[in-house]
Amino acid sequence: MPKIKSNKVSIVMGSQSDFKTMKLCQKVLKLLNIKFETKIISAHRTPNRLYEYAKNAEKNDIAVIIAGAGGSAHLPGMISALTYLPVLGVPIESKKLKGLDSLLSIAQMPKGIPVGTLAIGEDGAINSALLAASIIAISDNKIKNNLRRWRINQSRSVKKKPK
Ligand code: RP5
Repeated sequence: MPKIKSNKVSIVMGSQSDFKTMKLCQKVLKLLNIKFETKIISAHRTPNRLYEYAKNAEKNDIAVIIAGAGGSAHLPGMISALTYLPVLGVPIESKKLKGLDSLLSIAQMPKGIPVGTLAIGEDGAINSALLAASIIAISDNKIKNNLRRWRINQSRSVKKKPK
């Protein structure tokens, strides 16, 4: 199996208000024993921070980027345009449109710059961590085993009969 340089995940979000959703992503990464960093970067409020971050992500030993954003959610797409790393987008549930705006902004990237888009809100945050783990597991057997154990526990937690 080829050695990879890094298995670190970078979680970014457009605002402090996104953290109540994105902290679930952190929780799953911790359970899987995957290293991560967490940052607030807004594509429209801190464009210079966005540029610096995305241009240096690979150099900073990041393997996968998870970007959560709400509303007109251009953060994941802009990051993806500035790096060759895989970018996973989590549409944050917005107040006015319940996250449909976020989902479409992230999923409907025109051809040329991809963003792997997850479900709106908490499900998406959790699945983004699991998908990042699957990407890392391609070249990291430890993480693959952690993921396997997580799936076994999930299956065990499903009762055979309703109460
Ligand atoms: C986006 O605007 C953020 O990702 C957030 O989901 C949304 C609202 O941000 P706040 O007004 O709560 O800071 O940039």
